[in-house]
Amino acid sequence: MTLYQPFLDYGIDYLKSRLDVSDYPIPAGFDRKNAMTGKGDKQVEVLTTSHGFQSPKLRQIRAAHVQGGGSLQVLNFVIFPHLNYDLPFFGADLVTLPGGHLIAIDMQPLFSGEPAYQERYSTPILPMFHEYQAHLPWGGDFPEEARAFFSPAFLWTRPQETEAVETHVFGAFKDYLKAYLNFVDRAEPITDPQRLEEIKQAQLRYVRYRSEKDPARGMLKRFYGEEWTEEYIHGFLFDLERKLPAPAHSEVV
Ligand code: DBV
Repeated sequence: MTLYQPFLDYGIDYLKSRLDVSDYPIPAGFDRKNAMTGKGDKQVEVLTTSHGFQSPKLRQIRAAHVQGGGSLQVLNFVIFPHLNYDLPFFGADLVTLPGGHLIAIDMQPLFSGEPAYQERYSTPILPMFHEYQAHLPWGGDFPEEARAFFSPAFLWTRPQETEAVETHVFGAFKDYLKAYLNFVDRAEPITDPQRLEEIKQAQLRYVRYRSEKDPARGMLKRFYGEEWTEEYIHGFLFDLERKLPAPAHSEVV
């Protein structure tokens, strides 16, 4: 059992227990990929598996799980709501590299500059955030340009001990997911055309940022090559632009 397998199993089981979930298509060749890395007797297999689901309110629930031995484990788990809801994204980036653990868990806002939005989707989870932050101190520097995509409840930490990942981080992952599904339960479809357009633009901003700056790009390219990696990023991990209907002729300027 690898470090993040219990997170993945719990996440999928829990989503299935609360939502009407169906499979989300994973493009051919991307559900499972392996490669050898390292030299000589330090050679290890690096296996990346993909997992995708959807529900009536959630356009894509997807995970990438990278398993390459004790010092290379990654689970990137993101939920993208349908574009007629103003729900935030659920995002978890759980990373273990030779340098240590790096953990990011958040409900990433569509509209970080709107106080009413923050009041609705961040304020209710702040008590939970502060509880976890007592055990999982702030992880230090992160890209300034990413700030707009994080909420005030952004849990960002670099635990020294693997045990902290197995206990506190796992607890946070479960609680954030539970709180997220409570928001999903209560979400009502948006019908105002102007707001719908703002949501679409905010979702596009987010996936463009994440796909351009994907911190895993270097690692994935090393293992699986450039062509596979770019197609994985744009065709599965951050696929919104590919999934949007082509604009009608009259809209093209
Ligand atoms: N990150 C992803 C995907 C991954 C992934 C799809 C498939 O978005 C893994 C895997 N994240 C991953 C890896 C690293 C990080 C780091 C392998 C380590 C990179 C390295 O050190 O070589 C949050 N993730 C990070 C970092 C941050 C995040 C801030 C530190 C790297 C840096 O400083 O650039 N998660 C990341 C992020 C958002 C998020 C920026 C949203 C905007 O949800």
